[in-house]
Amino acid sequence: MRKSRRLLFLPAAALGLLGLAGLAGQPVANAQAPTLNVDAGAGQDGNWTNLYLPSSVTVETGTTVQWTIKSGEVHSITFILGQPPAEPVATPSGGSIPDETFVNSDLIPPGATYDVTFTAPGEYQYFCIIHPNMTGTVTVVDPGSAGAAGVDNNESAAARGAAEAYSASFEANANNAALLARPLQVTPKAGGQREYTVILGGETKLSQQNIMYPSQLNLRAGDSVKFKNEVAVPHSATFGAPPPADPFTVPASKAGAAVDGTGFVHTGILLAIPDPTSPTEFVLNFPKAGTYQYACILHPEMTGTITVSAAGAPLPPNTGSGIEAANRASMLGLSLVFGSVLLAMAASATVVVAARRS
Ligand SMILES: [Cu+2]
Repeated sequence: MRKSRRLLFLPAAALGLLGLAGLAGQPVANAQAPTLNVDAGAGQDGNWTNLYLPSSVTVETGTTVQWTIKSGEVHSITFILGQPPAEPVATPSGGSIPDETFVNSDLIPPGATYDVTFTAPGEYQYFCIIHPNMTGTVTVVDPGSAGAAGVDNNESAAARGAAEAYSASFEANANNAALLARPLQVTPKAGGQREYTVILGGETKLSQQNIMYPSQLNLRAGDSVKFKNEVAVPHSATFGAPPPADPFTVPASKAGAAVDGTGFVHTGILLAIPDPTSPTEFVLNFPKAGTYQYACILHPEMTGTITVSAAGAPLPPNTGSGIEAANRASMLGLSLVFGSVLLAMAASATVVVAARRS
């Protein structure tokens, strides 16, 4: 239930995404106010660690902490010091704590930054609104006070962050390896066709795998594919460029719809949560020989290719779930399409929020 409620934050998240994109390149440091850098997220090729790195920092009063999103997965930097507002709106970068009791970047994209200046001693906790295990602490001490000996500089923070990322990468890599090693699930159907299963991603406490397992699949014409999500991170299998709308509202195709390269085919958002109305799997048919590329409507880096041979032709072997470097490069074009859709979505959400406020 908690996960599904969090999804409602996303339109507001898009506002943050748009608003902060313009701030990313501006210099923030000056001689009077030191800036300490903290990363949000780490990883590569869809195998993301969901952590603030380092998770705890100590700064002197007056320091600005700057967070940078370092994974393909989006994150927020959210401080709630008092009563949170009814709507989890984004607040602009550059706020100060404890002068403000609600400071929320909302979901911001890879490379975006968010600044908060700390003006009084204290221990301030923050979290990511979509990753429940992703939490951090900023401890603020006065210069010359007992705690001042533990104040971080960018070198100490980066070293600790790298160590924490390295440690967490074992969990992420182990889950990726386990998913890659899983035997391909194939179910014979009446008439000699087969139904294959593609697993949409993985998740551990501190990581998520935005990866199709397998990302390359070989079928014969007439076979079908069940796209199945076993985790609480929402994903889809989407063929063709989606309409410029909030991706959570793009309707699914009919169950069993044909992927033949002629139109937009979409599983809808699949999600494994204890909510019987939330679909976890969706079957699509592949009646025609060809090569079909697809991606998750929410995660442009999460791509796959399905190669369909003519009915009766010898089936090329499915060689496991490894990601082929060449295949990933060829998907870049599709990723760019999805990226522009994300921007369109952000723009439409801004209009909605503006209308609500007026
Ligand atoms: Cu996804």
